[in-house]
Amino acid sequence: MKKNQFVEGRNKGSNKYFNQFIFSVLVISLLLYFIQLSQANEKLHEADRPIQNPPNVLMSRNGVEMDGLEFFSDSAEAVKSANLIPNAGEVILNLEIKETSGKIFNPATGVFDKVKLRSYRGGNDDPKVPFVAPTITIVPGDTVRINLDNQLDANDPSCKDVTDVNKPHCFNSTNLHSHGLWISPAGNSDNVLIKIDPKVNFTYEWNIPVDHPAGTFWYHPHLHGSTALQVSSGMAGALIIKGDRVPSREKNGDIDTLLRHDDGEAFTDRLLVFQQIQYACRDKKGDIKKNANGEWVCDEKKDVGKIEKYEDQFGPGTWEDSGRYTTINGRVMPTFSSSVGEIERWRFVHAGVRATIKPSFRKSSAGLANKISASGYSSASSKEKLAYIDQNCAGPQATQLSLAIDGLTRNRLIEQTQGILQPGYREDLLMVFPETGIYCIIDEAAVEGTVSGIEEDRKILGFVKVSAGKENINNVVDFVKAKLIRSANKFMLAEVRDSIITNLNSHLGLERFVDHKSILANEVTGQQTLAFNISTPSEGTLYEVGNLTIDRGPTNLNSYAHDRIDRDLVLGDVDEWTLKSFFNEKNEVNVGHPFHIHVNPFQIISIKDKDGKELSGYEPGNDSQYAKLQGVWKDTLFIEAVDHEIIFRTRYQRYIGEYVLHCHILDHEDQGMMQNVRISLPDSSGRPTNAHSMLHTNQ
Ligand SMILES: [Cu+2]
Repeated sequence: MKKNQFVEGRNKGSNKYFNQFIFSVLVISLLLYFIQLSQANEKLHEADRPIQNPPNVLMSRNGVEMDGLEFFSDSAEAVKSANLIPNAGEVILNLEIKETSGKIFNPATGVFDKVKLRSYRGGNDDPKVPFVAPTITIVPGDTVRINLDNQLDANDPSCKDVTDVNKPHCFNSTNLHSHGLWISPAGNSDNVLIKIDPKVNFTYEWNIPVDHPAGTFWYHPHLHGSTALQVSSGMAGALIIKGDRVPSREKNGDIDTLLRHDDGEAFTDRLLVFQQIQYACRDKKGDIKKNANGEWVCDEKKDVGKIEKYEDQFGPGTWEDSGRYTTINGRVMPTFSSSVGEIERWRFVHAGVRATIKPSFRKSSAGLANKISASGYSSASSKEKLAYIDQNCAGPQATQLSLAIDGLTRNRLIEQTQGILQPGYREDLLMVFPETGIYCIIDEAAVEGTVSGIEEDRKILGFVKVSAGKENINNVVDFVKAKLIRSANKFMLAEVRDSIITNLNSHLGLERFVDHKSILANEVTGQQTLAFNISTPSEGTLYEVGNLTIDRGPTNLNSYAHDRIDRDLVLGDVDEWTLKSFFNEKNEVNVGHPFHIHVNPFQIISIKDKDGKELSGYEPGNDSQYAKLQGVWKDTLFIEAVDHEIIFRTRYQRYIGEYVLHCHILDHEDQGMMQNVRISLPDSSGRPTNAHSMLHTNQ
């Protein structure tokens, strides 16, 4: 017994050491395995990495630290109590601007490229995906204080001896624009006429009015001379305003209050920030490194992709030549997960610089159901890539229901199978996938209606992996309509419930959720005209904005000048604008410019092509990019050239001050396609009055 006990005891002791040894070996092997696995995954592609919304900025709300997650639908408890959002208050956040090293997957070569780019850091970012700015989520009535801390290098050769403001310059200086927000453009608010140099910080203060629409907006730098370079580096983020105002007999409400499940929980809120990060690696001579097909490559270990030049890195055709892919939330070709019958709100933000995106969802063939393999796609030639799409993403385009444009709710849900996003545009969709399997997210980049006017290959932007769900779907539109009607029955006030349901039933109408009152003809007090133009005199290309003559030709054309007010407008006026794009015959590739104006949105009245045909109507079969835009409110609108004529109306409400309108091809803006606009108080006879202004006007 004793002996046995001893033997047993000794064995126990050696077993203990042996077990520890085995355990350590196992842990080390597992660690090595995971390291290898992650490296292998990273080498191949990132298609299998599931993707979430971009990170939320770290902020303090009324003194409480939070990362914004509370606002999203995963805070089921808050939502169930019908308390969708917190009370308005003081929001404080810090945005640092830094040079950041990272990696971006390159489908032209199938490997990750090292890059070093300027980026926003918001205290809560994913270090693996640094080139999308964190999301700022706020509510109407908030006072938002953003400390913008520019930590870029003060030694900036591009900022020395600047003689021509319309030549790109001061790449390390910056400022901040809240694109689409209806707030003051002056002082420390949405002011893009100030310059924040390296090693300087400044606190912006956005006072969001209590009647501000809830919706999808975005933020980005807007310093004339460095805007395209900084936005193209990934310096752009979503700016979401959440609302909990239900419609009443007197007032329209927030669409957020309708987009709910039976138990009150909000639909899953997806956010897709599309960016065009146009980095390049350079050889010893400073030229962009290219492969035999002309695609930009970073093919040596020491290569680091950067964005430091306009001459060869921006401009017509450069995006297409580069072979770069539009990123979604900082990633190339990511994979989303959804389930059949799950209605989701997909918020699209075009935060790129100049390439049009036409997103559609196509069911892939069954063979891919278990493995989303983009590696075959990544390593293929561009011809093989097209064949891959034809073969593997051949299903019909899935139904999209468009509910808002540029953050502003439409007067009805629009059924479509393909969207069109021009630089600066946003679109909110209701998506529900009818079948299990993989859907490819395709950029159906046909040449028609695009900014570049250049034939561009269709590309895979990402994937959606759809698993089995609780509900089956026969017809997507009927399914969504029934769900919204159930929501209206449950959550809308009795005084408007019937009209909301009648509108949904008859034409998918959302009239009770539209943010701004329509501008009727008898409200209009004046006219404005605008011409965008590129001219090519012998001394170089000029990017200009001007007016239209009576017979609708361009006149009064000028490139941007800091000290000139181009439009003197009067607070309280309501103008009807007519806009056209022109281009010089020699400049064959330019087919139009996306117009953007700060502060007040506009309502689309009419969009006609060169034959005078109305394009913005609702008739079936209208497949223009302007179809079903009549009456819709926007802040950015592509003005196609070749004699398209756009008419919109806008009110100059509430805010006075100086701000800008410009082309949202950001390298055009940097090179002069921008105007200063001033809204002043009227004098006793209704003319603009600025008692002590030193600036002379152009009108
Ligand atoms: Cu332009």
